[in-house]
Amino acid sequence: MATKIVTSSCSLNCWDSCGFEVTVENGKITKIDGDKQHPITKGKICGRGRMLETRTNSNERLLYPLKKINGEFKQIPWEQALHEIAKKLIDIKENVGTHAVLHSHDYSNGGLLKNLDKRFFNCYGGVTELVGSICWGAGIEAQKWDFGNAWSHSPEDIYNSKNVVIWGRNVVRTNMHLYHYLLDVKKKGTKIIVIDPIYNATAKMANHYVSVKPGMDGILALGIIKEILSNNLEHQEFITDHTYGFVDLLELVNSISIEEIVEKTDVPRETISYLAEVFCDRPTTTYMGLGMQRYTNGGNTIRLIDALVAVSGNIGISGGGANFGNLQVGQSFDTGALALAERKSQSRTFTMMKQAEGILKAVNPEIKMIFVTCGNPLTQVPDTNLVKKAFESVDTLVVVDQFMTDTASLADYVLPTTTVFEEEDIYYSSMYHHYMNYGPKLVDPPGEARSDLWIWTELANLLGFGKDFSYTRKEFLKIGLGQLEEKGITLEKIMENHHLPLPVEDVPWSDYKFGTASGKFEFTSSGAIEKGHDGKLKLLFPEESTNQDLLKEYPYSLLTIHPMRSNHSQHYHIIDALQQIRVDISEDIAKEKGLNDDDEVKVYNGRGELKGMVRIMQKAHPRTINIDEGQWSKFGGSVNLLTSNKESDNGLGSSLYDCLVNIEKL
Ligand SMILES: Nc1nc2c(c(=O)[nH]1)N[C@H]1C(S)=C(S)[C@@H](COP(=O)(O)OP(=O)(O)OC[C@H]3O[C@@H](n4cnc5c(=O)[nH]c(N)nc54)[C@H](O)[C@@H]3O)O[C@H]1N2
Ligand SMILES: Nc1nc2c(c(=O)[nH]1)N[C@H]1C(S)=C(S)[C@@H](COP(=O)(O)OP(=O)(O)OC[C@H]3O[C@@H](n4cnc5c(=O)[nH]c(N)nc54)[C@H](O)[C@@H]3O)O[C@H]1N2
Ligand code: SF4
Ligand SMILES: [Mo]
Repeated sequence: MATKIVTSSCSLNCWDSCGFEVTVENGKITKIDGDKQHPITKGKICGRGRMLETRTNSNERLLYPLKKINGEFKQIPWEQALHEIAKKLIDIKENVGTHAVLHSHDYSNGGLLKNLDKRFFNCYGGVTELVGSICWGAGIEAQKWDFGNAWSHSPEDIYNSKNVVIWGRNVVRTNMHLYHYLLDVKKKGTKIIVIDPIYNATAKMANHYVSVKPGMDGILALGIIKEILSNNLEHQEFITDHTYGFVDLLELVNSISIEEIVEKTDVPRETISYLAEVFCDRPTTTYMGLGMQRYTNGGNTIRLIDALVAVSGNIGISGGGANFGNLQVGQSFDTGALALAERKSQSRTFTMMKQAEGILKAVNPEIKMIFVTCGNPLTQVPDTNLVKKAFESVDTLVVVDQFMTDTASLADYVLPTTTVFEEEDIYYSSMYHHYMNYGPKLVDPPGEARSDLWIWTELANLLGFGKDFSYTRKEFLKIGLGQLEEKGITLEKIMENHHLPLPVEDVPWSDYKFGTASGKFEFTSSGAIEKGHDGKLKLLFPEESTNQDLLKEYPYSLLTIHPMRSNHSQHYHIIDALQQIRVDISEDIAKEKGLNDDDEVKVYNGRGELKGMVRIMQKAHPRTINIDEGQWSKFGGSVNLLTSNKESDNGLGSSLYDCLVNIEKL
């Protein structure tokens, strides 16, 4: 028996981007463990990563190109599939315009070469593209306004913190290596504070848990700033020397009383005072999650938390920081050289949130074809009923995937693609740490599954721009590494070491030279003004959750957080225990509605409904319900049947958790 253990990488979209040790026996992946040599992930991985073995070997894998004929999928040869799709693309280019094609995608695979889908569509002539992000769009834009960029501290810098505030990040579930750091620093006496409407596993290990009303974190941050200022605890030197717009912040602080803040946030006055002390007991680091920016006021929320971190003097210092998503990782690569944006001559954008509305309303040209890669919009994009209507409305839907997902089942052509172990790539998807991992090709794909890159190359040949794809994978990887190669971070070195740190700032902004127009930290953002906003911080409330008319009919807030055992929609079909909707409800709702664990209920609003089994959440914020995201329609349906496609205040993020519902026992 030929058995080998090879170092590789997790490909999943996750905070952690773990190193793997993969066992390969006779041309088959048989086991996945953690790479003990990986400096951050240190041999520990989660079940989602381990189950990439099951995903790779599953007998539900798509093995052949499929074409829908009279409502039924028929297996067709690659040659036919590619020729028919290419012919349609040529027709559209000649008769309508290339931007009648929509490229709908997300980031389900963190491989560097996954950026080549953009190269394909740019060389084709430019298509309708998605901008913004359902995931982290509001917060990233907010940090760009405040700091000029969204940069986080290195994971190891947590050892320099006196206090760690975990603000709306579900660390135990979504960021397991930060959890290991939390356990370690707690033993050394560091205080851990968790702010979250759900008393989750991270809250249980914290020294202090603060329950907050969903969507009201910005108001809470403003309350803490107010308390800091009234006790003269602010870092005057940082404010004077390195910030812009403080007078506007003062005006905002004076526009609301602490009593109103207590009422709006449901956080007691003593807790606000306690948090003011914590932030000024420097260095205090803040790890923000993505949940609390998925509201219509999400951008403003992250900006008010940034402002709190600034006022308390925790910016640019070791052990401090306003950590959200770390763009230093992605910005290290030359994805522009892979994408060749300069090659497009026509283009149009839809926001990721409103892609369905975009499709349905598009004129000059209408959308004729949708190409889906690395995404499953039918489960992951809000307002599923509208998404379904939109994706069914076009002439041709092409989906590239490994499985017959909800989106794939709507398609006219389904093209079967590879998993992480069936192609070579560099993985750099961490939003948290700054290591990239090398993933070699370990096994052949099953059936006729082919890599995304192979598909782009074949189509490019048929469309007359084959030379833009006449590179080997290694050559493309070198193009993507760009200037890193000049800094000694070469492909050869990554292949030898399996993982390498990117040259990033461990403590961003320590030189106090910010990326904003003023070069300072901006309480009032000139970048925002340039984009037509007034740039000031505001008193903004989550629109749907505070809509008094809607509240009469739909009195409960629905959160739709990330599932423990699945990465979005990627594991439900391979784990039997997940194939049932769980409706988590706060204790007061159980009492009010006479509900017990395992009761069957219907959750509904004006957009849709779902049925599931009750699970009562201990100590959750009152009037709060959660249904995990990612569920497939055949197992009950995606929670996005209930969510709204309204964008965040800064236009580039989502409002997935700003959602009112009612619940009924069946
Ligand atoms: N197990 C697992 N891990 C994952 C993923 C997965 O699908 N499954 N996905 C990965 C991806 S792509 C991402 S983006 C990250 C997301 O990682 P996180 O940001 O940790 O995840 P979320 O599920 O978005 O929500 C985080 C927390 O926000 C809280 N929350 C919701 N609303 C509010 C609010 O108004 N205020 C406050 N303070 N808290 C609130 C929720 O209760 C939850 O505890 O996780 C990554 N890791
Ligand atoms: N209600 C609600 N909705 C949410 C969220 C939420 O918290 N609540 N979270 C949002 C967030 S943070 C995110 S990041 C998105 C994630 O949304 P998506 O990225 O769309 O979700 P996934 O289920 O991870 O993956 C989509 C598909 O990509 C396929 N895939 C995997 N690898 C490859 C590959 O190499 N090539 C190709 N062509 N396909 C591949 C998978 O098989 C899967 O079917 O969902 C968002 N949607
Ligand atoms: S899903 Fe995240 S935590 Fe799990 S193995 Fe992959 S990178 Fe690591
Ligand atoms: Mo995400």
